[in-house]
Amino acid sequence: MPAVNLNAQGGFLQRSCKLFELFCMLCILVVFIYYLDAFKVISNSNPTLNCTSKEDKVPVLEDLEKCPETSPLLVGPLEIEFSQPVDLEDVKKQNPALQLGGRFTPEDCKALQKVAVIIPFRNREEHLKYWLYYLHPILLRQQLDYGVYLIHQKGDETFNRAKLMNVGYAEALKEYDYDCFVFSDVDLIPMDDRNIYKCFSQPRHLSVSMDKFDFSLPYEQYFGGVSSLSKEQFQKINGFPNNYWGWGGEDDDIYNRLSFRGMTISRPDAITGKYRMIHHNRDTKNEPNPERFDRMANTRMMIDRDGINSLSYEVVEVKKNFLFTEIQVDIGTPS
Ligand code: UDH
Ligand code: NGS
Repeated sequence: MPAVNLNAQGGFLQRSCKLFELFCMLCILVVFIYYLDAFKVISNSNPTLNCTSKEDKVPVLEDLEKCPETSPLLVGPLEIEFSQPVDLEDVKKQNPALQLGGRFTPEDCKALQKVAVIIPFRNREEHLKYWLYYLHPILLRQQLDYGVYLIHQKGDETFNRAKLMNVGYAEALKEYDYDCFVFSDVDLIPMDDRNIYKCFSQPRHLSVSMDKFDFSLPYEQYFGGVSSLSKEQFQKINGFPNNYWGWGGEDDDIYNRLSFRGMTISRPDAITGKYRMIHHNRDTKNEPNPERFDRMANTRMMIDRDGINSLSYEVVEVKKNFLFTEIQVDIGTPS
């Protein structure tokens, strides 16, 4: 019987075990790689597993459908009153969809117009609070892509409403490609959210039925309070006059500019166009302008010379909060 070399046999067994071990590890590695690959395929086809899928699914503005011509969110007539004080922190909390600068864009649909709301302003903080309290929810329901710009005249020179509105137009356009401009006094609140703060094929007069005028127009050519002009309509009249310092006449000048350029005024009916005005005394440094009748007599001559093409001002400061963008501006002195 041949002698058995136990040492040699043990060495052979050890090597076989090592090889088997290596083979097993290789198998595990191959299975693991296959597993990873399979997971990748599954996760790509199943967005719930894919951590980037949520971002991929965020709708791109171009993909959104247009908002409906009439917003389904409108409620119609509104109760407006000014007895309770307004806290702006509450207004901010009540309108969480607002973005910095008083900006809003609907999430579910593409807004039909990009609207800059321009408010000429000085020393009317209490009125502004009511305006923000009432207007933001209305504008949100109107599904507009909008921004609110408070154009604050710095210093104590005589107030100039029309020039401030020109500044608002120019400054808003520096920020965003607005195609519509709503010019609103700070003390006027619409009583019906179907009075849409947008632009129409003709310049729009929105505040047609004010409580202080017994819910009617004071005269047929009245264009004061709240109005809207598309960018094109505004440019057609070279913007607003810059040289009406003090109260009165600038809105009549704008009306004349529009009619000299062949436009007519579009208006809501007297129910939809109802407004409440916050009562107040005459402001200091906004006394009736004694020159207004002379200026109005020269509108036809001045329309191409005085307006957005001759506008000069200096921005003092721009402040943004979640309810509005405030542009403090030095608009100079009467020449
Ligand atoms: N404005 C200011 N501060 C001023 C003056 C005017 O913010 O010192 C703005 C404000 O947006 C206001 C708008 O400009 O709503 C128009 O002001 P206005 O004085 O021409 O018109 P309003 O209808 O008053 O507010 C007219 C005189 C009221 C006399 C009331 C007497 N009982
Ligand atoms: C007219 C003014 C307008 C003014 C309107 C209403 O007389 O600027 O009254 O004024 N025109 C002239 O003075 C030439 S209000 O009652 O709202 O103060 O908007």
